Amino acid sequence: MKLIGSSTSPYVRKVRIVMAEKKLDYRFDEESPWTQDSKVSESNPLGKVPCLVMEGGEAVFDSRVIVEYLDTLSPVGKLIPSTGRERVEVKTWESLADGVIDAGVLARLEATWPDRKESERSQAWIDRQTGKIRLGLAAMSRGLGDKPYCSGIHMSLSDIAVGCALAWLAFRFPEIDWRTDYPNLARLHDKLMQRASFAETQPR
Ligand code: GSF
Repeated sequence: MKLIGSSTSPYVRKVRIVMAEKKLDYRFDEESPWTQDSKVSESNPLGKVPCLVMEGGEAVFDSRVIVEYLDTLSPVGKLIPSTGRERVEVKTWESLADGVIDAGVLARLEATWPDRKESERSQAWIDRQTGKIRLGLAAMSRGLGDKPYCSGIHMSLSDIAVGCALAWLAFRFPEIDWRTDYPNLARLHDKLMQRASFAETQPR
């Protein structure tokens, strides 16, 4: 299997962490979707990373589809419960964490995308997206409460997705001080960072 992606993308990081936790072998092809000569759209017509290319050449995207598939490949460290309420809970945590990143990406593109003129940038749009990040963080903190992990007592995809969102916010939006505002999220993040899968994929 080949994973196409960039090392700063939080969605790509989620997939790399799942690969590591499941002890799956793959090749990491570092490719930015943003450069002029990017080859990402040869595999994913949407031009987005991550994109997983399987042995037969079939492409799988987006990150949620990829991690769901990877979790079926080996019984090692099951990350998504197979059925019912527990499954939908984990998938909803993932949607929340990915949604916070989506809002951050939209805000960042609005503020920094080089092909947009200064006069075309909308502060109201940036504020709208930033509001989603703030409400998303509050919801994560409420949902985690005093529990050791987001969904129950074991690490699951919920924690991986939340950990990736938190670290990416610290990387791209250092002014959003979730560590001070939500000590329980900081505690979870620090615990996750003790795992090689997280420590070795830290964005920088
Ligand atoms: C999001 C992928 C994405 O937007 C997923 O895989 O979970 N829902 C999808 N990736 C960005 C890179 S990033 O912001 O981490 C991307 O490839 N953007 C290129 C573009 O043209 O939008």
